Amino acid sequence: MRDLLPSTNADGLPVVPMSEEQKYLFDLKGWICLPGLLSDDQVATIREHQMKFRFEPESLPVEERNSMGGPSQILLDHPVIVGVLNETVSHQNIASDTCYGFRFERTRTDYREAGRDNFRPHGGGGYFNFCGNSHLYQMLPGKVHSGLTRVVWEINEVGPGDGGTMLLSGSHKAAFPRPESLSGRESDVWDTYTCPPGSALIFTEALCHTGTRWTNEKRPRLSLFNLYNTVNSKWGMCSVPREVIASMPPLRQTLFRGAWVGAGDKMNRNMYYDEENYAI
Ligand SMILES: O=C(O)CCC(=O)C(=O)O
Repeated sequence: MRDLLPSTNADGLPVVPMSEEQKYLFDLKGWICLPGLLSDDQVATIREHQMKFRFEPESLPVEERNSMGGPSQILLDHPVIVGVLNETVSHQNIASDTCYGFRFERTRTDYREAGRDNFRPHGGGGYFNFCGNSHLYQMLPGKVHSGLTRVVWEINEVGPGDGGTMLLSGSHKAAFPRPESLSGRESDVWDTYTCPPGSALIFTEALCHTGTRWTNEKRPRLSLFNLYNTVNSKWGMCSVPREVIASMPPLRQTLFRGAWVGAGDKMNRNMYYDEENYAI
C-alpha cells in the first residue's frame, strides 16, 4: 500500500491511517464518528481553554485567544484526523514529512445549552457540483475526494437524544432533490451518533446535514467546528489570527499557507508557511 505523507504530525506522533472499514463507511455514508480520541487530561485542558476563550478571553495571552489557540491547537493535526485527511482531502503531490497536503479553513466554538436550536438542513448532492463549489465529493474505484471537510470535536459527552449533528447518510451522492416530506426533524432519514468526550465527527460538506435542539439540561454541547479543504481551494475567511499561528510548530503552520499549488516545472511549490504565504 502506498504511504500517505506526512507520516508524523507536528508533535512527532505517528499518523494513524484510516482502516479499510473506516474508508468504506466514510464513502458509503459521507461521515464517520471516531470516539474517544483524547485522554481525560487532554479533554480537561482543552475544555478549560475553550471556556476561558468563550467567557473571559482577556484572561488568555493573545496567542491563545482563538478556538485553535493554546492547548487546543493539538486538535488541528491530531494523528487520527491527519490520517483521515491524508486519505480523503490531501493533494499528495505537495505533501511531505514537513508539509501537510491539505489546508485548514476556519473554526468556531459552539457552547449550546438546553433549548438552543440549530435546525436548518443544508447541503447534499455534492457529487454533482463543479470544483468552484468546494461542497463537492468525487470518487474513483478505490479513492475518494471529500472536498470541504468538517471535523467536529465533541468536548462533552453526546448521549442518546441530546442533540448532536444530524446527517442524511448517502446524500452526498443523491441525484434527486430532497423531498419536503422527508426533511422534517422527526423524519427517520436522519442519522446521528453518541460519543464520549474527546470524540470527532467527520463529514464531507457535500452531505446534507443539520444541527438540532440541544436537550441535555445537565451539560451543554461544547463543540469545535473545524473545516479543512484541499490546498488549491478556499471557501471561507481564515478565523485564526497570525499571532496564534506564530505560536505553532512549523508543520502545523503549513495548514495556514496560501491557497495555491504551483507544482509544475520550474514553479515554486506551495510547501511552506510564512508571513506572506498566509491565506487570509
Ligand atoms: O449545529 C450543528 O450540529 C451543525 C452545524 C452545521 O450544520 C454547520 O456548521 O454547517
